[in-house]
Amino acid sequence: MPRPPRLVLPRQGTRIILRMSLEPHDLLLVVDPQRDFCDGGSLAVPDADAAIPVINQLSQCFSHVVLTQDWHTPGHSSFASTHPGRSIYETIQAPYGPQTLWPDHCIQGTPGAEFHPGLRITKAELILRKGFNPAIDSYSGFFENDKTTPTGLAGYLRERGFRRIFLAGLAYDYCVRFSAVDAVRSGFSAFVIEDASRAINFAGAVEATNAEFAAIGVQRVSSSMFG
Ligand code: VGL
Ligand code: ZN
Repeated sequence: MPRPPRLVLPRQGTRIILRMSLEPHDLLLVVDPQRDFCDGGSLAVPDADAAIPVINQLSQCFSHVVLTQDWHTPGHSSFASTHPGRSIYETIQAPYGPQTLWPDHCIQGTPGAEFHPGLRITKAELILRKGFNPAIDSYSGFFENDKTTPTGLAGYLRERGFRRIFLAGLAYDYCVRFSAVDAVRSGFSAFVIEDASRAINFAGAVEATNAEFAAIGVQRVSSSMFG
């Protein structure tokens, strides 16, 4: 009896480069690539500047790109400075649930709210602003932090026929995470391009993010799979 073919596994250390072929219904969602989240910003995400060229390069591979822009009112309820006696990174109970308090960031019309000067994505078809409701934060590009108030993004993407959403940007463990999870909950497939993203990683948030991605079916991919 002939022996079944042996499964040949790559030697340890061999890298398997998988290619991802993109389709017309694929869209790149670049989350909050703004000055305040980058080096020197008020809520700087470690090594964030290094993600910008990766995002620029990646955007060349996609026919469709949408940006989100964190866009807070002065004195926003997510700012520690709005709650006397509270400190940054503390979690408070907001009417809609737990809310982390942040340094003042991405205030409407300020330089910190602008896109990173190195961002080169002139073809973005929509800039979705979020977090402008003074009483509710919005990590996700799809729903505010009350998890019920929609931003309209799902309707926009659905109406335009997009199916697979590829996410990049800042921060991996907050706005990218919440956007990716809500994309799946809204009926899209979601892929997070890890090396085009950077994390805050406060209190083990990256581990929690990866566990949630695995549980809900958000796939983690690398920019080397494109192009
Ligand atoms: C973000 C905290 C507060 C983000 C926005 O873009 O990940 N994080 N606002
Ligand atoms: Zn914010």
